[in-house]
Amino acid sequence: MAVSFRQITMSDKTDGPGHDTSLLTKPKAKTQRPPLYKVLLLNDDYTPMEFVVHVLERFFGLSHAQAFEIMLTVHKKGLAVVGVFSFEVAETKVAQVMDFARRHQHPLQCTMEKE
Ligand code: TYC
Repeated sequence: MAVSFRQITMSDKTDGPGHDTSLLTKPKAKTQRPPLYKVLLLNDDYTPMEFVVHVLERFFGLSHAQAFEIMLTVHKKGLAVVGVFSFEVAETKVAQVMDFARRHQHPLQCTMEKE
């Protein structure tokens, strides 16, 4: 009787008869998450508190209570992170806040940094 063999290869993953594990093994992670950016609001002595609260509600979708809390943190500590976003979204938020503040002649500063 003729019996033929072939070499065992990587595609023959098995842990016993009828237990082909080749489709169950975890694939090596090849994807990378895109970097995230913190958007920061800076304190100053002139921008009215209510204006800052309004900015946080309008551009960051915060409730009045959340906005007031973050505004107070900035006022007391000098700055606070108001959100974490992709580069493009962070850039847009910073531009919107800076433009809105400039149009209302307030010196409010908003910046972003890589997380
Ligand atoms: N310090 C400001 C004031 O006393 C209020 C303020 C809060 C300004 C937060 C900027 O990002 C800011 N009117």
